[in-house]
Amino acid sequence: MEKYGYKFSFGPWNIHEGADPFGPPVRPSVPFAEKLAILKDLGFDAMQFHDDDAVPELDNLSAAQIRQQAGAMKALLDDHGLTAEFVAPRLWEHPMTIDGAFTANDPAARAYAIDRARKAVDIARVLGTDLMVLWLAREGTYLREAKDAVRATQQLLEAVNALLDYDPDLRIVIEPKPNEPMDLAYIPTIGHALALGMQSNDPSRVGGLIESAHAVLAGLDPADEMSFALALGKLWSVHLNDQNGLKYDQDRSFGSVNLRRAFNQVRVLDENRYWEIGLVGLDVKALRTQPPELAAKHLRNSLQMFLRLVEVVRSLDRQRIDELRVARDYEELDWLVVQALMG
Ligand code: 3MF
Ligand code: MG
Repeated sequence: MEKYGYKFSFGPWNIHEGADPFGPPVRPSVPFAEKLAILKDLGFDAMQFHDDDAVPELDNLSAAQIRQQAGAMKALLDDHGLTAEFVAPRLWEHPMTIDGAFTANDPAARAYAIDRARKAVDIARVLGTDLMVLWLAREGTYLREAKDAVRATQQLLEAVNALLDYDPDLRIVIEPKPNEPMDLAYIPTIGHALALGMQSNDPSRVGGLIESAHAVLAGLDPADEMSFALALGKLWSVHLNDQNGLKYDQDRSFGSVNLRRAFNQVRVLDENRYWEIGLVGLDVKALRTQPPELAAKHLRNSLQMFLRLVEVVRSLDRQRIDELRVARDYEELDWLVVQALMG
């Protein structure tokens, strides 16, 4: 398979049981080893990890036990010729994070969050990646008056600094999302994420991860969000997927809802040689209706869609596009793009 120099990843949560807020699981859990085999078979190169995807129940383990279990995971990855793209602390399920993690009103909860994130750094080190993703799931409010938003922003900065100080080799990527599970999140866009990073103790080690659906939920175009981060040299990871309008986070297969929006994401990535910068991460979920044996096609479709769109992008007549820009004939440019997408 020609991959044009790109490397691809997904997370174990992208092969899931199909539960939603209104219904139970509809598919059995797939054992981790089987997920690795699917990853490999479909042509992916790396796995994304939450801390407890790599080391289950880590809250109940000593530092030595965590290191040992992370070591076993690293050996498993090595056996398959795979790597870990990043580790993300799961700061949204534990009872201590009900009111937020780094921005909880209770100082004990905030201390738990920092401690848990430090454990995730330890795991990343053993897995051989310097990248930590912070998806700030519960850092926001249901009720504006419940928190001091100024103080909360400072607390997020303090948390980023604490992690940068903890490991001098760590790079942090903040994954913005405007809502869900919170009504409103403190870091809704890449602008917010990068502004925070620029204020940190070491701005050179803080970047961003853009998820297509999260940008759409913020009413923004994912390709423009990516472009902003690329312009600042800060797009270090992506979560490609798709999203039909402003509703719950759908994690649909990449390009399955809005082909042109997907094309433009691939276009800005490819025009900026993203294959030299980061991995093409997916964050997609199979439709709840898929039977167990058919519940990995969303991963195949998304990776293949990316590669097909690279071909489309590279087949465009650049000189013609430049001429149309000069002539300000954007209707003709529109037609050129639509023709390319229709094949
Ligand atoms: C939620 C997400 C998250 C993050 C993941 C890794 C569960 O909308 O996108 O997926 O991507 O936590 O950072
Ligand atoms: Mg994501």
